[in-house]
Amino acid sequence: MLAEQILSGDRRALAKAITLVESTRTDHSDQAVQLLAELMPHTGKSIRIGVSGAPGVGKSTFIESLGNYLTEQDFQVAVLAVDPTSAVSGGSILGDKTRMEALSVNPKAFVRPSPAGTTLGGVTRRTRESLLLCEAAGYNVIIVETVGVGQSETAVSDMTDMFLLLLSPGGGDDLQGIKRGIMELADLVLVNKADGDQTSIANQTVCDYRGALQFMQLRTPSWTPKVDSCSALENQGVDRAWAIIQAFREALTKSGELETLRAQQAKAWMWAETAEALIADLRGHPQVKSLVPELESAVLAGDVPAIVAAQRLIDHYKSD
Ligand SMILES: Nc1nc2c(ncn2[C@@H]2O[C@H](COP(=O)(O)OP(=O)(O)O)[C@@H](O)[C@H]2O)c(=O)[nH]1
Ligand SMILES: [Mg+2]
Repeated sequence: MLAEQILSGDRRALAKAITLVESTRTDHSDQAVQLLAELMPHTGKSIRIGVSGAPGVGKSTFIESLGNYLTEQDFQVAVLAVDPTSAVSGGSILGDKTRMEALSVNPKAFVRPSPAGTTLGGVTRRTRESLLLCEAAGYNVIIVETVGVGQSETAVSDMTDMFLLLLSPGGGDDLQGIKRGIMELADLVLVNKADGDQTSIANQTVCDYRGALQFMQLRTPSWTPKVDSCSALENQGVDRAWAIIQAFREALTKSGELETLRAQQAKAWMWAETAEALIADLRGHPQVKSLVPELESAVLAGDVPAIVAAQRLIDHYKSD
């Protein structure tokens, strides 16, 4: 029933299904698993784009601009936000555009902000399933926004085809709080806010990064990361960014790397899910539960080595 509604493009059904996959209730997760199994044959037809960058760099503004540009060309765009800061600060960063007002009311777009009060792990964990649900609902461009705080970028790049990093004009990546490893994930670096009196600094920043990227190891043989500028606010360069995204998709499709990448991501996901379900089951096990306080304090006090405690927990878990 819900599956059919989603396949017919019913947005309320989609929103409901995402709530289901985000839920921590066991009966909900059983339903979610069932639903995903049913919808699986209808997934995989979108281009999955991750967008990251420091808070305030203009990610939401850029996504809104790109999203509106794409819906004008008859694309169906879904946006999923993985924003641990919005959980912490309630999205109260100055000028925060997380709500994406224009895109939110666009009938060809679906915007889903991350639920407030959830942990980073929780949000990213369920974002992958939400992404599949959006594909089943007919969205052919899926954008996942995440704030650049370290772990979330890796998680997002593990579930998307292409990783976009937004930067501000000027400053080195260290100044912008971008970790070196994150730079290496980027398939496209965009220097945003290339407008007004920041235009020339932005152009200089583009040159700097083009130079820096030459020394970076390629993530995929068929793609060399690109650097460009844009102004999300003035809708400048967003069309160029889209052209690069399409070129990326074409190159990786042709070489077969896109298929391999997605297959590898799915396999890694299977093990991540298995590990997570196992640890939850272990923690809920009555005997393990009763042992935990004592073992934890023994480890805290340094009386028992962690490895010994871990073994004891596992032995109790396996004993029935
Ligand atoms: N001048 C200029 N300001 C921008 C641009 N893009 C975003 N901003 C502003 O930067 C602030 C933060 O934007 P937001 O999209 O919320 O950033 P996010 O935290 O990365 O999602 C807002 O006040 C935007 O209006 C741009 O291209 N040029
Ligand atoms: Mg934002």
